[in-house]
Amino acid sequence: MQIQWYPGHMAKAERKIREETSKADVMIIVGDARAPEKSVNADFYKSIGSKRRITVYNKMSLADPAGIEKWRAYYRDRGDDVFFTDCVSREGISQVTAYLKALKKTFKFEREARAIVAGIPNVGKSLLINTLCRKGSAKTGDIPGVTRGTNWIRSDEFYLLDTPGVLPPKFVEPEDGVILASIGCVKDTILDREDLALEIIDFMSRNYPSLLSERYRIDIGGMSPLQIYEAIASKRGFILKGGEYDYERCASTVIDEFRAGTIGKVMMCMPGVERC
Ligand SMILES: Nc1nc2c(ncn2[C@@H]2O[C@H](COP(=O)(O)OP(=O)(O)O)[C@@H](O)[C@H]2O)c(=O)[nH]1
Ligand SMILES: [Mg+2]
Repeated sequence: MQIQWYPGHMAKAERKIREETSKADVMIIVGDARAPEKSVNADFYKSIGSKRRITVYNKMSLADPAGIEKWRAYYRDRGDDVFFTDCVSREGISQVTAYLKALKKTFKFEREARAIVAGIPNVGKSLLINTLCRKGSAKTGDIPGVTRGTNWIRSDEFYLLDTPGVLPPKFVEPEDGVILASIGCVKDTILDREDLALEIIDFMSRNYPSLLSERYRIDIGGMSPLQIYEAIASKRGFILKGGEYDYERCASTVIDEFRAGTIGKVMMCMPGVERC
């Protein structure tokens, strides 16, 4: 499954981010806790220069806690400033606030400190800003690509700049595109939803078979992804008039439930593992 999505407004956003970064004191890169590293456009941030950078992996309530612990250990060893947060449960938010507060004290200037918030689409950049600001001023939405413009918003410690999501122009590995599509960072209209559902089923059956079995009450032992897909359709009664499976409805259900964490908490990549 090949996924590419790099429309003009992302190229424009990239230019804007470069420009605004020169005015910022710190860059907060937001990724998704279900896909550390893969959900961060590292090459782009490296190319911007030597700004102080921190990474916040958001939506941790949807991520497998055992996986999060592995990644925490990995970043601890590397000495990187990496946080895991969740804007809904507010887990990890106070650590980010405390970090920004301490950081601000090290700045030698009088003016307000500024942080630019950037990342790929739909990871929760806007909601993170609202959560850090305790007020609803950054526009959020569950459709990748909601934030088109840029404007600075005031929090207790920093002025924060929300920016539109930017995906890499080319995914290094096709699997990376599948991972980002699975967690909802790629516009659905450019995806084949049945292929994506099969990829999700394949991933779940290899990494979290019991979650998949329990959610859909199917014994998936020895079944192929397609057989599981059809078993789900059958179990849920997704059958069309002629008796054929309603594959599209089944795909939507699997994709939506996976993204919402209804099937279970997942980790889509692990440090040192080529493909999960
Ligand atoms: N469960 C959960 N959902 C979140 C979290 N942060 C954001 N969301 C949801 O993810 C979607 C995208 O959020 P948004 O802030 O618009 O993402 P942006 O595109 O990066 O600015 C919205 O539906 C949010 O409600 C989080 O920490 N946990
Ligand atoms: Mg946004």
